[in-house]
Amino acid sequence: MTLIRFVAITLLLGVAAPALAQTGRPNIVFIFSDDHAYQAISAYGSRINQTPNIDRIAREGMRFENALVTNSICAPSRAVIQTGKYSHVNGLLDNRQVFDGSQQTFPKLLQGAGYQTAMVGKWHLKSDPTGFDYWEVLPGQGSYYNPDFRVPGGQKRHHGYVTEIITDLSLAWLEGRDPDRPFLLMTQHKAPHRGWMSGPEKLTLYDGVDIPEPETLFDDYANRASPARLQEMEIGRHMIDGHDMKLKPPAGTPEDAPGMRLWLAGYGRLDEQQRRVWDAAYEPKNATFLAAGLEGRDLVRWKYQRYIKDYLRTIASVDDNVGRILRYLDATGLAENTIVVYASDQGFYLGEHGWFDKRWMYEESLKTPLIVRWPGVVEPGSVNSDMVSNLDFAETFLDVAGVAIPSDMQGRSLVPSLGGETPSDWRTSFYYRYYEQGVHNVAPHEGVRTERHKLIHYYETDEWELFDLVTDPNEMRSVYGDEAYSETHDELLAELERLKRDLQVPATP
Ligand code: SGN
Ligand code: CA
Repeated sequence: MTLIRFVAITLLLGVAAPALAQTGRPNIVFIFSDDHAYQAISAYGSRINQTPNIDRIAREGMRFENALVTNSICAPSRAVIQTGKYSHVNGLLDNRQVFDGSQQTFPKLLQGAGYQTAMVGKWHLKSDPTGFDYWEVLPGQGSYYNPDFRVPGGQKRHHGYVTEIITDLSLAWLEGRDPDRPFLLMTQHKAPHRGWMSGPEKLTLYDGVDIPEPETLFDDYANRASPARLQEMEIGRHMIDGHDMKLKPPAGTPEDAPGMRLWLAGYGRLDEQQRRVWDAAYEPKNATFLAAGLEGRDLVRWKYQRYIKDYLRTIASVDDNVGRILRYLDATGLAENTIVVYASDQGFYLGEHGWFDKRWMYEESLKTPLIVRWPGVVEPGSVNSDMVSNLDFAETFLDVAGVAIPSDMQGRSLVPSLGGETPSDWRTSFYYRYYEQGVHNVAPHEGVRTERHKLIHYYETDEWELFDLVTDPNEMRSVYGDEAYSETHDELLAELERLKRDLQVPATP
């Protein structure tokens, strides 16, 4: 806090003290992954894996327990982060639309204030990145192995594993930057996105280990509105044998057979040597599975194990590569004046409700991990439970840099909270809206969450759900229509309407 005030005053007076390069405006390293559930970070109490490097950021910084996304899907989350505005304001409602990069974004504002800016890895906003001195991004979802990257005016291919390559490019940029100016580095991983292809050294990690199952793996979707039942994101019913389960399609399967396009886009990219390593890891496990002839719940259990181990293997590489960046910051002396943020674009289902994927306003996908280290400002090992959001990131980064926050941004700076002093008028309710229609068949919905309750409206079928997160933390029983909750219901409905007015949300269809 004191540091911020000092920087603000220094900038105001136009004093270009040479010491500022060292002690002045902080650098920002934003490490962002795709679909990394907080349930798979040991600092968040994971029961299923260890993430020592991400945990280090939490141990030396602040962990946010209630970081909520406004729209739980990839491209929209990224557009919210770039702009500090809800989807209905920044114009990107779903994964299919193209981001209007001519609008105001926080990297542009930082660039204008003298920051060096870089964006490496998964971008997913279709249009070219704007506001970055350097960018090298995956086309669309990108590939785990031997990925292509979009660069200004073209495309190039790098050989190897995507998480390592994104880190190599990030470190190379840091090494070559102007040491006299502050920087923003956005390192955005593809992992642990679906496809879940492990790095070559992680292919047999967790072999022979049973990963605990979530309590709600066999949810029957009773006591909720119809969308929970009608989705297409169940581990049991919607995972694909090749692509998801890593069961090799029989030799001679035509290229246009179901699932083959995805299989070829993944396994098909491996070179001969990578393929040998891959086959040596999977073939024995697959032979055991095929011989067992599993059915029913046993088959779902096997699928869960295959899914979760592959998912966690990709995270093990993310964690190693977070460690590489932290060590670089230590070795160069940058750590002291650099804010390190670890976050994901949204949460994810790790078998809860029988699911994979995200999209819902239910807790696992509404919440995303957020951990921030800021030496001298953040109390090491601190935990914040305020309702914060990806809507607040842009405002926070501008505030950190002493840049005025434009009044049309809709979030708030987390700088006071990082200093341990959350403003007394911090939000106590949060508006959510998911728009996409299609893949995984999650019905569009909107709603409001307070500390204890959640009201959800599936507006296309006019169905509602109300959850009490204290008595029903797993959201297994909607109490919508229950007399005992009628007052709560009325309050939540009024709050939803108020938020929509304040945020200028267009009327729902
Ligand atoms: C792909 C995945 C989906 C996933 C979307 C969006 N299918 O279509 O499971 O929900 O991406 O993900 S896959 O079989 O091609 O892997 S997002 O993170 O980009 O929003
Ligand atoms: Ca995502």
